[in-house]
Amino acid sequence: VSGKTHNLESSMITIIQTFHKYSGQKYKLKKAELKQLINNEMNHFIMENDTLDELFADLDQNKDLEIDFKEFIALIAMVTSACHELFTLK
Ligand SMILES: [Ca+2]
Repeated sequence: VSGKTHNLESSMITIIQTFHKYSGQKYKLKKAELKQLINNEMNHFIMENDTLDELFADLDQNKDLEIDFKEFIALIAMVTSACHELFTLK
């Protein structure tokens, strides 16, 4: 890839790299890994740890007890959308 990286594109790459940082080569997150990711990378947005079980169950659409990348970006979409609502509250 040549030329400059745009902000939105680099944000997308950050999402992928962050996922890989916690998933490792299996490209899936176990509950403990999801918890670590949330605590280390997005704790300003999600505070309550007691809702982790509920969140994990919601995200794990195919019920294999792991969060794959497709399931993970649903979380990113959800949090980004909630964040957008905060920014646009008057
Ligand atoms: Ca899953």
